[in-house]
Amino acid sequence: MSRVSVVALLASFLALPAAALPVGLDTDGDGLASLTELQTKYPDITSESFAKIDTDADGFLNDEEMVAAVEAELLPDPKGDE
Ligand SMILES: [Ca+2]
Ligand SMILES: [Ca+2]
Repeated sequence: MSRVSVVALLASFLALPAAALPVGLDTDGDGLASLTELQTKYPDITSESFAKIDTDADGFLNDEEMVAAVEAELLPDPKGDE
């Protein structure tokens, strides 16, 4: 592997968000999870619990809010073993 391709590989790896939304959650691909999207994966989520997770109240969950919600145990860890 040439030096250039190693650098390119590293660059593409580092460009990935540190904490991405769980695979399959963001169905419209806008990088944010709406209540509807969240409910397709977690049917137990209500609009009240969504509002708690959506700390900036824009109606969508970004990566940061998802991570905080998992840490606060408002959401099950998507990477955790069932
Ligand atoms: Ca979305
Ligand atoms: Ca939000």
